[in-house]
Amino acid sequence: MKKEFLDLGRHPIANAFLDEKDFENEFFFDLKVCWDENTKLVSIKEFVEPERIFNEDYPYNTSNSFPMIQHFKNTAMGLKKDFNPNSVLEIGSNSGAFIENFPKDNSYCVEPCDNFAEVTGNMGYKTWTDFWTTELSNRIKNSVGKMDLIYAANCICHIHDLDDTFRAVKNLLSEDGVFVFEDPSLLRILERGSYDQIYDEHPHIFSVTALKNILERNNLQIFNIDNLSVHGGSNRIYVSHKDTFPQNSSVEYNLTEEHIFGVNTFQTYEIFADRVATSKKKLIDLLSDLKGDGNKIMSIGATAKSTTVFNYCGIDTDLIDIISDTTLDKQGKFSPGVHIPIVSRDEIDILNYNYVYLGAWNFKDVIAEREKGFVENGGKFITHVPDVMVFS
Ligand code: JHZ
Repeated sequence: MKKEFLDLGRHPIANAFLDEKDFENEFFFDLKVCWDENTKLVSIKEFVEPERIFNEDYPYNTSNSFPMIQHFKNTAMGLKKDFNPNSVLEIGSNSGAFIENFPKDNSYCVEPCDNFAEVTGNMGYKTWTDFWTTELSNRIKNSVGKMDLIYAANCICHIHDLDDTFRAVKNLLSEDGVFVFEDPSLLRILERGSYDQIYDEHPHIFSVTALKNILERNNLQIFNIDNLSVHGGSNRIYVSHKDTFPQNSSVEYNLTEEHIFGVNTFQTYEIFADRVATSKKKLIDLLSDLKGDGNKIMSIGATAKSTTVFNYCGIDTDLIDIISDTTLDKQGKFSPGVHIPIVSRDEIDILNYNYVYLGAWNFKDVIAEREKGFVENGGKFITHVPDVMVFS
């Protein structure tokens, strides 16, 4: 049975940055969150049709966050060393930051957003412009055969039907093949109060506990887990056919850690919901006080996460003047729902601002290093993770 624990109100599509002419027709949905007592999976209650989200206008480009290019390079090197795959498929290949580290003749991409499918296609990788389904995995198998490595980053938690997703993986995975995927960790979100990882693109937030339950009922097995710092704390899950690789101690370690924190108990989610409500109140109070004192506040990173924060807290141009982002396709547009203008970082003089809210708090260190001059000039940062605070 699914039990609701959090109601974040009405939300737009988190990555649907828009022009002024489209304000009137903006799409909104109810963002509520549930916990499934049987599988222990956390999911949003009302899924948004994937075609509304992942289409030719999808703006999130991995390569615009330069630390992620290095992350995917290191990931690719590690997987080559550990598994030496002959054939590789990436599900949700985006700008190709991972696949570009593999040879073009036996590496393949699946990407439903036409704009990005075109990018990897032009790079020379055969790309299926499709959503990941069992039907697609059959087509790929018939066309190029089974895969030794199937990889997906920040993609599997985007897919509604997880049973079909894992059946499709099993169907295409060679006998000794590995399926490796990484997504934000539910445990880290609960620990850090980072409720902003919840939006339309994340219909599920994965615990290892829930993944184990759903993978096992599809005859797949987790044999290793890496805990990563990216995106505020993610898990990289290594999966194989049953009894192919020995399960190492990281699996039990993660399950125990989650159990001790209370991932298997509904009360944990009720406590989280209270923390989210407190965070909202504190952030609104802080920004309102600062604004009331005549400060100028901007945000760095027009993230999907900040769409959740701004819409849940009702933060608009009364509190945040402007957002800067490195992504060309976001610049010149307005943020979903609350319509804060987005510009290139080069277009603004940050020294005209007293405070910077970190929409991309997951890149806090990189941004703080780059904006040293802002701090030296007396500027301060604001974040809501793990608690609402000001720092410099
Ligand atoms: P970032 C997206 O979430 C959506 P978002 C998606 N659902 C997902 O799962 C994660 O990514 C992985 C900009 N930036 O990575 C670039 C600066 O402006 O936190 C990006 O637009 N200056 C697929 O959107 C944004 O911030 C900088 O110095 O929450 C970061 O987005 C840096 C480093 C980034 O993901």
